[in-house]
Amino acid sequence: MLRIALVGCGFFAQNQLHGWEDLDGIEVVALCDRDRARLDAMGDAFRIARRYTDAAEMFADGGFDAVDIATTVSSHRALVEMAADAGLHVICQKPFAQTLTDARHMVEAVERAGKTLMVHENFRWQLPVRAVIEALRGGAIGTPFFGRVSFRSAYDVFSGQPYLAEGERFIIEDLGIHILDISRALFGDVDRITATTRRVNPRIRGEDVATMLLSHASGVTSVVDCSYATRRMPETFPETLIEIDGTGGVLRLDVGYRLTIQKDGGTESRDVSPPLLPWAEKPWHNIQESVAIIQRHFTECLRAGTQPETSGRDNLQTLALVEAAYRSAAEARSVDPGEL
Ligand code: NAD
Ligand code: 89Y
Repeated sequence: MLRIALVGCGFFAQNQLHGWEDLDGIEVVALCDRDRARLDAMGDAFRIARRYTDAAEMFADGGFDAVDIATTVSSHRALVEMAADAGLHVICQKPFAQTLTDARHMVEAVERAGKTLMVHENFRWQLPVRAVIEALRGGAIGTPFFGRVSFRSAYDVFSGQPYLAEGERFIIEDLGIHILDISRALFGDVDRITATTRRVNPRIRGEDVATMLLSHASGVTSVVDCSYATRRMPETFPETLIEIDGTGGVLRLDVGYRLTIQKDGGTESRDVSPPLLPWAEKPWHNIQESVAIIQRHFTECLRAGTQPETSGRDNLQTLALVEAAYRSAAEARSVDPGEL
């Protein structure tokens, strides 16, 4: 039995608790939130008796093997370091850290403890996205040379996550981070990035549109474009649309989770929609199912003694891309993420 403690009982955490409930051999034994009302609401809903308003107290009491950190980014470094000191495996929500320096310290702390650290970077684990990754890695269209990974929506994310309207940074840090990570999963690490950003919605502080051009070390050029200001029908939240051109054909993940591969003069198209889990609701079900998938991956890695694909160390590259994108937009030049 793997015993887990979860910190952060806010908007997203219920998905993580449902995901854990569905997995065999897992028990969430303790919950923590600074907000007593949220803590009790979540504790009652998931019948978890051990409850803490102070994470340090929970770590001191112990009795679990891993911690699932579902708080917003400002608390991540302190919580990950406390977990490392307590000798625990860690899953931490994205964005993993506020700065790359923090992120490096966090990765090193868990490595020193000899434990596993996975970032909850779940978009590359979404069933439709995974179908694309597997088709590409399986050589379905030969060697890729161009990609577009696109997320455009006007869905109101601010009602559930009001903090998203308040930060100096918004779409690259919150959502683009996932889309950049998908591009890395498809085409590998990036040598240079050029980005433009702008704010369309006057009621928020940060940027809600970002357009990024990536040169990958593999030779692929990809466009990663994100918008929360795109009022189109159908509203596609939270679908990531993908186009890839390869030496042997083309691949498309289109609206409605339709995967099409054209090669050798033929077209093969299939529905790769994610299932609607009993506790999920549309349109979030795609994200919700990927929580269950990434949690399964984490537990499989612990059992096998292998590193998660989205480990803390791997995520340093995604975070560097986020930082490089902001620097590129601010300085109107292309940036090598390696310089950060
Ligand atoms: P939220 O603000 O609704 O909830 C966070 C909770 O953490 C709050 O209840 C707060 O009281 C608690 N908290 C903060 N610091 C704490 C500390 N030091 N000790 C104990 N409790 C603490 O936030 P949310 O919308 O649930 O988002 C949480 C994280 O999940 C964010 O980083 C967000 O980016 C991420 N998120 C990820 C996805 C995804 O698909 N991966 C989707 C939505 C949100
Ligand atoms: O916080 C974001 C995430 O990680 O996925 C979608 C989201 O909830 C809003 O952009």
